[in-house]
Amino acid sequence: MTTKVDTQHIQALDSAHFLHPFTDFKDLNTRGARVITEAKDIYVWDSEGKRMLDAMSGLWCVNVGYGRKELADAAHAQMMQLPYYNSFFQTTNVPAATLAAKLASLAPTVGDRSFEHVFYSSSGSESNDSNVRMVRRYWDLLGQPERKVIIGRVNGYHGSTMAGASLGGMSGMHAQGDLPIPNITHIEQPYFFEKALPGETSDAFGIRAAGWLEAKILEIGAHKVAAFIGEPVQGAGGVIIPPTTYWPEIQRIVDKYGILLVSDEVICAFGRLGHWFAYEKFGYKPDLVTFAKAITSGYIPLGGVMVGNRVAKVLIEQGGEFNHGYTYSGHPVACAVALANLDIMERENLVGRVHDDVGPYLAQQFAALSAHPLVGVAETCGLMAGLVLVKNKETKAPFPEALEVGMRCRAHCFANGLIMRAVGDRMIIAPPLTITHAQIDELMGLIRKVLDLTLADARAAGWMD
Ligand code: PXG
Repeated sequence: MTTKVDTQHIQALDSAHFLHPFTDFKDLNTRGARVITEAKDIYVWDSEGKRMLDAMSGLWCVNVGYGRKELADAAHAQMMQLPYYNSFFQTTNVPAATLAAKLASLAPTVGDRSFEHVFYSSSGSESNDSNVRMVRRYWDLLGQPERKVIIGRVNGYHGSTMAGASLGGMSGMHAQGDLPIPNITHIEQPYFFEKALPGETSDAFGIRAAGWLEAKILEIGAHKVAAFIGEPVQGAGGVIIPPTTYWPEIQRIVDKYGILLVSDEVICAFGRLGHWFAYEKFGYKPDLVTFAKAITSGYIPLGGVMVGNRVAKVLIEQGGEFNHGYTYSGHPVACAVALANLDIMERENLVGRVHDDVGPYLAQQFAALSAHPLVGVAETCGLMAGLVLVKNKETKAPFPEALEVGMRCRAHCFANGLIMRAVGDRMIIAPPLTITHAQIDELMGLIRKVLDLTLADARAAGWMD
């Protein structure tokens, strides 16, 4: 820790002037924000010199870990050569074109779906806005303008712009701002722990949960449905891992009714699940794939959409001008950092490492947490993991929401040098892909400690069954 910062001064500036995302402003001002000053490898430090193991990779993005000089060097070199130029008026730049080709080479072809084109943005939210525009343009061009409805899922997260928040199924977001916008609707999520019937197997549940899509399509009328959008594994919703039967059945249904499939891989792509793209892991064939976050390991904003050939062909050959794009579409510095980031991932075999080494190791270690008296279920997928805090291990009965047991556990995490997210009473992690076995052991020790502390609180308060 080298940075000297006047914590109170920064907190005062922050309280006076900075409105934070997803924050109760007044509440934050009563306590003052934590000031993060530097980071290295999988650790971050605050302005008081406290070190924390960042088991969330920032916000699901710092896949190559902190402090990578190559990424800073790539940004510096590109800024000196060409810091910005637009790609609107029949113009391109070297990093944007090179990265598009690189991404096309990394995206696996499944069946008749291949990916040769990229549409750039600067975030996941913007990318999903672009998806809505492309999906609707596609059907217009095919002479089916009545195909407008896009189906998402309850507790799905697709961003925070008007379209992103509408595609997502977060009720708290819909309640503010008259969302969803027209022609976006939702089906229930494939959350086995909460939604399975007594005695139902995971496989059977996966088929039943995918069936909710078919029911919704029939309710709306298939001729009006444009697309289905989902995250391979729901991230912000609490690391909801679908049964293995779910995605193949979704594929069967979208094929049956001819609707487009959008895979929102803002969290799941670039090695998080042990593959470059997560649709490969789950065996489905999306038409559009949203990416952001780990494309640059979060070092600089960049997002986009991999546009599959089925859609690209129509947009290119029949489309004329596409009236949509951003100032920073194909930003040369962001694209140069992305290329350097992908280079690190390839050189260090980070994707293969998650698949063959640290992914299985985390799975084994994390599963052992399910023996803890407070844990109802503990599950992983690649380097994403989630566990549920319950008041009764046998019946899996949840705590009353108002007790905010997850937030209590999160407070213990911060106090003990661990960054782990609470989504209700689901505690979740997604550490950098560079994490070592020894660091996973350290992480497990910290998780056990905070679970013990939370259990002691719950027992003392008489909340356990
Ligand atoms: N799609 C998915 C699947 C995401 O996870 C977005 C789109 C939006 O990306 P941008 O770059 O516009 O934020 C995301 C973002 C959380 C949390 O609480 C998750 C995200 C963002 C903020 C908070 O876990 N994911």
